[in-house]
Amino acid sequence: MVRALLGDRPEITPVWFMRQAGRSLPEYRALRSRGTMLEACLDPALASEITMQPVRRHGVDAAIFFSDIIVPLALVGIDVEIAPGRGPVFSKPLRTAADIAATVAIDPALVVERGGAVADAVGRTTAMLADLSDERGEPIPLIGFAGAPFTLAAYLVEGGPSKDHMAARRLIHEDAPAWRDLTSWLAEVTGRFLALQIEAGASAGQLFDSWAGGLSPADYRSSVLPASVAALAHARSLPLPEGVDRLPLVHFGVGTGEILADMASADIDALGVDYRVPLDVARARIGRDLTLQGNLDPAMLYAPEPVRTAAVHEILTAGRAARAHVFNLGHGVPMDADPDAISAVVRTVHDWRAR
Ligand code: 1CP
Repeated sequence: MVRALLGDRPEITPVWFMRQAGRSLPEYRALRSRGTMLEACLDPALASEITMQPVRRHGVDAAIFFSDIIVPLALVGIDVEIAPGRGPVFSKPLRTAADIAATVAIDPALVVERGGAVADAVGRTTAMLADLSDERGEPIPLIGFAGAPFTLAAYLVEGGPSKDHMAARRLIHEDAPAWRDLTSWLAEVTGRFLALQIEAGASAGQLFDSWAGGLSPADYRSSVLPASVAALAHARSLPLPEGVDRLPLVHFGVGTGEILADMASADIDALGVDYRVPLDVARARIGRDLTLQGNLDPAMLYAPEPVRTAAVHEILTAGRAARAHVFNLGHGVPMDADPDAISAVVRTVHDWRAR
C-alpha cells in the first residue's frame, strides 16, 4: 500500500475502502451499542478495536483510523455531537463575524495537548496491525486522516450536514477576511490532528475535502486550496522515522472532476477520485504523475456478482493509466452495504494480478 501510494506498482493492486470501519459491520454495531460516537472515538481500546474489524474481516491492505473529521474541533472545546444517522451537529453555528473571531481565538495547540486518547488509540492500533502483519506476511499500514478546512467550515457555519453548503459558499464572498481567518485557523487545527496521528505511528495520511466539489474552480483555487495546502504542510514537515524517505499523503473529494488538477497541485502523493470520473480521464486531467486512488461506485456493491466484478476489472484497467493505483470506492461504504460484497471486491482486486 505504502509503495503504491508513493508510485511503485506492486504485483497485487492494494485496496482499502473509505468508511470501511464502522457503519456496515454487524461486529461494529455490537461494540457501539452503548455510548456516543464521539465517546467511541476518544476511547482508545474501542477505537483501535473498531479500526481492526474491517482489516480482519475483509483482508484489506490498510486500516483507516476510526475517528471523525470533527474530533479535533471537539478537542479544542467546540460543542459538537455526531447525531446518529445524520452526522456532525453544532450547538452554536458560526453565524456572525464575531462568532468567527471568538472561534479563531482558540489555541490550535489544544488539539495536541488534549489529544492523548487519539495518540493512544493510534499506538494500540499499530501494535495490533503489527501482530496481524506477521500472520499475513506483509505489513498492513494505518492511514491517518483529517477533514480539509473547507469541509469542516461547511459544517461549522451551517451547524450540521447540508445539501449545497450554501452558508460556506456565501461566506467566502460576503466576508472574505472572516472566511480567510476561519479557514487558516481550521488548517492549524486539522493539520495538527493529522500530524498527531502520524507522529503516533500512522504510515500515511489522507485529507478529506468531501464537499469541495460544490465549489467553482475559481473559488476553490483562491479561497479553499491554500488552507488545504497549509493543513497538509503540518504532516509534511514532521521528521521521518529511520528508513522512511517520504510520508504518503492522499487528497480526496467528491464531485471534484472540475478541480482535480488544482487538488493535485498540493504536495501530495496520491489523488482520490470519486466514481464520476474514470481513472484514465482523471490521469489526463491532472497533468502530474500521481498515484490514483479509487473509484468503484458504492452503488455497485448492490449489483449482481458478474456486474460488480466487471466494474472492478474496468477500474483496474483504467488505473493502469496512472503511475500506480490504489483501489477504493468512489466515496464511502454505505451503511446498509452487504459486508460479503465488500470482501468479494477485495478478492477480485487481489486476483487481478494473474491477468
Ligand atoms: O454512529 C455511527 O456509527 C456514526 C457513523 C460515522 C462513522 C462510523 C460517522 C458520522 N463518522 C464515522 C467515522 C469516520 N468518519 C471515519 C473513520 C472510519 C472509516 O472511514 O472507515 C472517517 C474517515 C470519517 C470521515 C468523515 N466524517 C468525513 C469524510 C469522509 C466522507 O465520508 O466523505 C465526513 C464528511 C464526515 C462527517 C460525518 N460523520 C458522520 C457522518 C454520517 C458524516 C457525514 C454527514 C454528511 O452527510 O454531511
